[in-house]
Amino acid sequence: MQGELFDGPQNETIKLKEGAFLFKAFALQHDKTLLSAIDTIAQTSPFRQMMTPWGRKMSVAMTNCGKGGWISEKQGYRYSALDTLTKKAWPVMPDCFLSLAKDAAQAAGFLDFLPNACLINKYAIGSRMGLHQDKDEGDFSQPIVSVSLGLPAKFLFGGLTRSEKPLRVMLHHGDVCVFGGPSRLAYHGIDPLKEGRHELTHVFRYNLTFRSVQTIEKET
Ligand code: MD6
Ligand code: FE
Repeated sequence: MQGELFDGPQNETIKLKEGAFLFKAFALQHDKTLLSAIDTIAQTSPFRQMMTPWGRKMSVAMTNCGKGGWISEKQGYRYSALDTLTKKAWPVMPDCFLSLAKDAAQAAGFLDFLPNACLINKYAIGSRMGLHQDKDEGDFSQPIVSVSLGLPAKFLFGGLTRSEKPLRVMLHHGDVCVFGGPSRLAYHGIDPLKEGRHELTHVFRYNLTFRSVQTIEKET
């Protein structure tokens, strides 16, 4: 591959902590397929900036696909079978999403991961995600698989308490993280997106997070 001499090893696996892995460039060969699937999903369920329970608009724009979608609103966080904007079901999870998520989970040792929800985050320059735990899924025996596309971002990966000083690691186009086992409830976040330009996503970063969710509400 051109660039190999300059960019260092491709496709390496970095173990961040027990149960947390970063698979460099794991999704790279599928990048265009994944981005076009994101486009299709967003035509039905558009990206929108949700409200936090504290009454602030999130800087990251979100949509979902799968049986359930993660929603933030002033009442709190939940998984809903319906898109609260369109009042319709979220788009079906594309096969290219599902197979990638299962392959990545398997590479981390989670052999029976079958996600039923995928949150899609869209970052513009300056968008950030504060330190948080993903704890609305109910089933913590299953990991979360996270795919980064487009502009790079600095990922903060902390411990099980908010006060533990996070590791900092850059996530690049095509990188995949798997968080499970003892790291499933680790605090994590994303620093404000730096200015830049990516040949496929231009001034944006996309992140897919695949989840196995136990309780999905049927009403909007
Ligand atoms: C992001 N990721 O990369 C935000 N959550 O834009 C997450 O919030 C995340 O990367 C759970 C597991 C892995 C993640
Ligand atoms: Fe998260």
